[in-house]
Amino acid sequence: MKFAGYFANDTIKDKELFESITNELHRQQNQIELIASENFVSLEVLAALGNVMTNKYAEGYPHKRYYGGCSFVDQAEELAITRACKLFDCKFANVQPHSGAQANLSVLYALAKPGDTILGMGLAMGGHLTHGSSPTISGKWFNAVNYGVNSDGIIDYNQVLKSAKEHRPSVIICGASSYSRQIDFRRFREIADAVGAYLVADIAHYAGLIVTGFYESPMEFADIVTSTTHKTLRGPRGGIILSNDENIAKKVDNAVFPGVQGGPQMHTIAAKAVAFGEALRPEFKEYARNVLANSRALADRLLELGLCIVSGGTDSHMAVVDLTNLSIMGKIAEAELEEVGITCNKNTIPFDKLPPTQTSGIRVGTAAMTTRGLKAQEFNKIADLIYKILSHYEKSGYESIKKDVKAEIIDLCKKFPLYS
Ligand code: DSN
Repeated sequence: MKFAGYFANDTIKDKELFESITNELHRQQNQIELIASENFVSLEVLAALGNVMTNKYAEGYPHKRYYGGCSFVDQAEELAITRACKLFDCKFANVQPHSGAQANLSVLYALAKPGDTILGMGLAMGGHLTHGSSPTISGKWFNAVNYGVNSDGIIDYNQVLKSAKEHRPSVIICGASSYSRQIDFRRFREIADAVGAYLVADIAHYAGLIVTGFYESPMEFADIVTSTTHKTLRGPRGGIILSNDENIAKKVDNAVFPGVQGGPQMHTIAAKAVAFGEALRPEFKEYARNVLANSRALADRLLELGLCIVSGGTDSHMAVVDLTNLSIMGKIAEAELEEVGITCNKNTIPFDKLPPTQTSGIRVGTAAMTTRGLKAQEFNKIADLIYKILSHYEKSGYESIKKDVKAEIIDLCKKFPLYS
């Protein structure tokens, strides 16, 4: 299969740019990717991303466009919508958001007015920037109130209820960026009902597990569900908005276009359709089962080795590792692990004493390496290697340990090739 030329060196004129792409390909092939929000798309998704639909303007929605010549992109968008609705078991899907952030902004635009109160999980507690964090529109244009987790690392539902009653938000957002446990969507619905708020569930991280039944779906509880398409769902980078209410769906459509976005990226929508089709297949269920088993294996082994995991474990593809007892900050851990070929990200832990630029933790996830075929045995090994690096940092013999670990990582990557 040809990838719009980019894997075929002889067809490339822009050598400088091609070099960065090849280097990135080699990096992905030779590192253990543990960033919880990343994955490796199939060759079919990759090919669909580089298709002629990128040439087409199609403002509007299928059969209601502002441009001529849209019949074939209509087909692609309708396919994406139908597959998304089947996958998530819902009636309406907007597949146009360029990203999760655009999806969330569109939803706030649809449901609230500037100055309204919104209630979302605090960024430092595991929430997402777009759920009311101060540097974003969601934090600047709305009166954003936060909830967090209790000392066990579990969402403090009593605090959510108390804050909701006190601040009377128009929108409550549940969902997170670094929360590994099952979110109690029913409880959130009850809280939203108690104060007459809309409930929005952002399932960006959990989508692939939700569509396969390994994480509870919010579809029956939330007024609107948003997601990215690229994390556990393993599609192209992008966003989607789902709902079961026709009036809400109309508001969402108007909010996405013309409210927040202009022309949809039809090539990305085509690739979303491919990815949704893949996620509907039985193999994807097997994949998601392995993602979860691997995540538990990784977290359990890290716990056995004496590391702390926020909330004590995981119900999803990710875990947040509290490094406090190793006396190494997240920023250093991220850099040291990258040097030996393990990619992860520094992450705040709840009640962190360090700022987000330093952090007391790292976040690890299994979605990407499970795609490459790694199983629990290999994730146990990865936990051992992580521990080896972090526990020997700046101790005698550290440089030689690093060398050995690096060699083991390269071996592991070779055994589970990517796009070979
Ligand atoms: N930045 C993503 C993550 O890493 O979780 C969320 O958008």
